[in-house]
Amino acid sequence: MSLKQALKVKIDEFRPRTTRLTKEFGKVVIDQVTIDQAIGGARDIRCLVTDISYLDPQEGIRFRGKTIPETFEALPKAPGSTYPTVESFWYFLLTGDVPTQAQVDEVAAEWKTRQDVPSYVFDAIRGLPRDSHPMVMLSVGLLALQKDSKFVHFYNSGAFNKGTAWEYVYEDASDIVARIPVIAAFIYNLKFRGDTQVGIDPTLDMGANFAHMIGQSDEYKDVARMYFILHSDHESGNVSAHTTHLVHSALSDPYYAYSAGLNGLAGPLHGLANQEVLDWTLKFQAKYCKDQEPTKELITKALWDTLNAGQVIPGYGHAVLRKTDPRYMSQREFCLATPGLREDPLFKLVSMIFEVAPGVLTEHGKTKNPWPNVDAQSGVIQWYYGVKEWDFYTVLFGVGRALGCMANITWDRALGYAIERPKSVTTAMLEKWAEEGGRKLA
Ligand code: NMX
Ligand code: MLT
Repeated sequence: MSLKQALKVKIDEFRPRTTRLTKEFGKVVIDQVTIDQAIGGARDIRCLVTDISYLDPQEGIRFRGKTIPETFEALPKAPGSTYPTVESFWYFLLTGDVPTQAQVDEVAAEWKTRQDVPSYVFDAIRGLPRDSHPMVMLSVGLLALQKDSKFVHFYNSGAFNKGTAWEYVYEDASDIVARIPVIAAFIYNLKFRGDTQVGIDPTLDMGANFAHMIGQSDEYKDVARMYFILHSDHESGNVSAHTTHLVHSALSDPYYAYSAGLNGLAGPLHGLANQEVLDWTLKFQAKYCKDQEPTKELITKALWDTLNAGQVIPGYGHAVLRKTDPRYMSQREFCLATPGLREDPLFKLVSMIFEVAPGVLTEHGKTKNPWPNVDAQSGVIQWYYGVKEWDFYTVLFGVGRALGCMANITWDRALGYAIERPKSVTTAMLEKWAEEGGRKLA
């Protein structure tokens, strides 16, 4: 049974659960909204639904019910590796089932047939100023593919219906996850390797092929696999996933939706924080460590300088998490287990920041979570393997995040989620309800 057929079985089984909840229990209250939530970024309001992943503030992310170590353990591994292929993870995210090796091989073979990127996409990227940010190039490249959207063709065919619409989202989603690493590698080679382009190796899995296309070593294959899986999904309220969901809820196709999601990922409070971390760390080295080793005292001073200048410490804090991000720990464990990397001066510096920053942020007293997030650790690994152009790091995040966003909108369409349209109120209304002690609910 192909992945699409397996998914159809899952969807057919699942749909009655959503229908029953809306029909029989639609008026059951699951949350309330306060003024600070309305003004403060809708924090913690339970008003989105996804079964792809769940983020617990203490434990961190679970993909389809599994923690990161459980996910890595359960999935079939890439040849000669202790890490799973991205293809096996895609099967798992979509269906919730751990695939067999034969099922993984089928997905890998299918992705090969979807991987070709038309030359007009590369032309569109080449047409941009060469000093455009790589995230602009990725977003433009993805959007340029939109004319091939199978969902749009279905919508315009006259045969559109809600029951099978998800199948066309699935087709676009699969094309996007297969093609986005190829676009990302093109951008890297265009901007940072003198436009030395490398063709797809059809014998390699997605992570290994990405390493091959950007001219990386064998060791980097696992870095790519780990990186794309770790960055894939963080339930559906984060900016990139939520934007993708919102845009797709208007029945904009997956290309429009994920291009928009990428634009959200490019914000410094979201995915761009990974490049900000490297920038901060290297500036610290250049300023304080020319003639001396980094010390906790020097780091403490630099952190306070940043905070006193009114800036955030990149890579620290989180809107949901209240502990160290397990994605941080997973990457840290990779570093500690890798000879060379564990002795690397930049990794040691990042580790020392980890020892100091939570205390400084706690003393500073503003953030609800002084612990590091995924971005505090990811750049140092890329840097060690020679991917030193840190404005590319958010593109790597975007390649991984495509998996979660595409799995989510495939299920959004399967379950017929409505166009998203929360209700606005005015400041005067808030003031009135504040005086009255709350809005009178019917
Ligand atoms: N350094 C300094 N101040 C911080 C930090 C930080 N790392 N994190 C939060 N704060 C401040 C925040 O700016 C806010 O200040 P104010 O009251 O003046 O507006 C206050 O603490 C309360 O914020 P929180 O409720 O703790 O955090 P919030 O949910 O609003 O924001 C982040 C979450 C992740 C945007 C925030 O922690 C942050 O800006 N972190 C640094 C940037 C970063 O690492 N982003 C990547 C997140 C992960 N990702 O990949 O998307
Ligand atoms: C993410 O992976 O999207 C970030 O950790 C931000 C979030 O979850 O809000």
